[in-house]
Amino acid sequence: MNINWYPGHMAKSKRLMANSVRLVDMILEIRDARVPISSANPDFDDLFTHKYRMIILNKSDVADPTITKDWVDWFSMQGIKAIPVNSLDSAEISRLKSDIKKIADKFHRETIEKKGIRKVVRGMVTGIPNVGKSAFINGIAGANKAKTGNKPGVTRINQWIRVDSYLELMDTPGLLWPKLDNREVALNLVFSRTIKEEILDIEEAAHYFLEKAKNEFPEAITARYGKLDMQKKGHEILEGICYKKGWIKSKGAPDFKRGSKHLLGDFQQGRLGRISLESPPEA
Ligand SMILES: Nc1nc2c(ncn2[C@@H]2O[C@H](COP(=O)(O)OP(=O)(O)OP(=O)(O)O)[C@@H](O)[C@H]2O)c(=O)[nH]1
Ligand SMILES: [Mg+2]
Repeated sequence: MNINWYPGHMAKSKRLMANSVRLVDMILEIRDARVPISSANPDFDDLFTHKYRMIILNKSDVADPTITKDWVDWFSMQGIKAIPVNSLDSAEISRLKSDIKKIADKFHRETIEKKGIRKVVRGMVTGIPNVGKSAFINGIAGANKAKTGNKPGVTRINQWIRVDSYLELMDTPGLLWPKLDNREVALNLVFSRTIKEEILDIEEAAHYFLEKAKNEFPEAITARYGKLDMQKKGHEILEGICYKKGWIKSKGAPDFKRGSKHLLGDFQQGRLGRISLESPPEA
């Protein structure tokens, strides 16, 4: 797949992140709960070796709750702590904040015991674009200190945010990896709005989504667009949706582009319900 998806500023962000890693005690990696593997940046394994690392499965309010639970178990089996959260929900985020503070307390005590000094514990919040890093930090800090927005590329510089007297979190710009050679990952990231839809063919994305939907969550589609034959191919289902909704061009042909945009928007806005696009691999 030959698409231009690694903007120049990301190479710079990666260098800055690599320089800042030594300053932090822990890495809080934010992923999208609907696509926990596609939203993993493979470069992070090298960047964060030897650091305490925790995975936050954010936007869990729009992911399928059963599948999210399976993901938590799947990560746990590999010795990785993964915690689902809706960063926009104050009760959920305050529960997570006390978990994070317990870990921070441990680092705090260790430095007092080992070095005899009181040190501010620092966490770096990382992840690919638009997964909710800044919203997560705002939730934890209890104030809108970091800028957020419903599009990739909102945060452009590293920013320290004070959570309390001995905990600081660093907000970082969303980071992709240089070469995208997996079509399915790209399509998942278009649907989760981590990469801009303009860089892919939106009709191809809609066909892919409907192929998945017809097997895994057909009711979500029929509940929104009406009775459709979900045995058909993805592009035929899209055609059916266009006719049902009246998205027709002047000569009576279905307006596939318009239908695809609606489908994408409906998924992204949660109007199709709680849907996960990835499930853990079978054991
Ligand atoms: N439904 C839902 N939306 C969320 C959640 N967390 C963040 N959002 C929304 O997702 C969008 C992106 O949030 P940001 O915090 O700006 O994402 P980011 O990872 O900092 O993005 P960049 O700075 O562009 O890399 C915003 O519209 C948020 O309101 C969540 O847990 N659930
Ligand atoms: Mg941000």
